[in-house]
Amino acid sequence: MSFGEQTLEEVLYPEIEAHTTGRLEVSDLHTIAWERAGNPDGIPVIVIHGGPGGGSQPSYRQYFDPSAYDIIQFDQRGCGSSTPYAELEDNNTMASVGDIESLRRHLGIETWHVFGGSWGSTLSLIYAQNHPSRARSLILRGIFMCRKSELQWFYQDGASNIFPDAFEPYRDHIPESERGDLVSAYHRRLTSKDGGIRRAAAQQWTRWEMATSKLFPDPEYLEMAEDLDFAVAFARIECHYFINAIFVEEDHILNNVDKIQHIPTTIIQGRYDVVCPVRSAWELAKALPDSNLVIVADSGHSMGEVSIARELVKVTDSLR
Ligand code: STX
Repeated sequence: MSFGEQTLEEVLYPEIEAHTTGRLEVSDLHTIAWERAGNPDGIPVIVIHGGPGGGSQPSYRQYFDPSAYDIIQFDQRGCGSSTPYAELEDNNTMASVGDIESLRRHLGIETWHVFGGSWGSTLSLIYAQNHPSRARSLILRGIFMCRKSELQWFYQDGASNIFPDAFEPYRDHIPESERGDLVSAYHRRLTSKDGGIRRAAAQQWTRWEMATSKLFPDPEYLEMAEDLDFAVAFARIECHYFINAIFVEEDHILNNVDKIQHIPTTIIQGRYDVVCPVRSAWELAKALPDSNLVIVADSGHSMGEVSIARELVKVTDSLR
């Protein structure tokens, strides 16, 4: 057992810029921003970000050999550079699935690898279940199926046992009389007409998630919650999806697992993932007997953890 022999920089490919960017109008209300990097004639891969509401980051390109891959990223409705900013109307799971297909057609791509972690794994799975012939493979991390038990664990009572210090300010932002259902209490504030109330709630909501996403707290990661432009979209969109149980029935992903049995699937999961505990990855892997589950012994939730990154790159390299 060893920690920290390699740095993230040593494990990932070098930083690269997008060579093409664009915007796609996906509804009367929403326009999504997309970017393309790497080899335009390479193997297409669609990168599906987390949250929902997290936006795609330049570092996500570094999980792919840029000479081999045509790397496609986009910001889901209401976040990153997509507009309108932090908009909840007409923003739901099936709309997002449709946006991925719209983007694929817009770019003239027949099939692509689908890469997503956390909420990105949720959306990747539901996308593949709706468009099973379009996914060459699924590369998933930090499995999140957005079931009641998973939301209860992270936002109400579960992760609070492991991070009581970070949980306290998240909980104490809400008056005692409303603490029986923290997601509902946050939803009221995140959708308040008062911008100050929205921002204060967004900051606490986002701090909680950033504080719990890594095995070892990372000051740079914690800083994300202080960027209120990020936090407001992230918290509002997450809370909107979660209070609506992601707009699908409970166990939607497991109930539709037969539709994706033929797709080569790899699951990379941190053993000490407190945001999305390993049990979900385990249950998904059992339901997909041909999938390859890798439980990373020394990691939490984030794709920015060295051992998780190393395993993800191993997968993308093997698929070249
Ligand atoms: N949300 C899990 C998730 O998808 C419950 C997620 N957590 N942090 C992120 O995504 C970012 C990396 C996008 C900030």
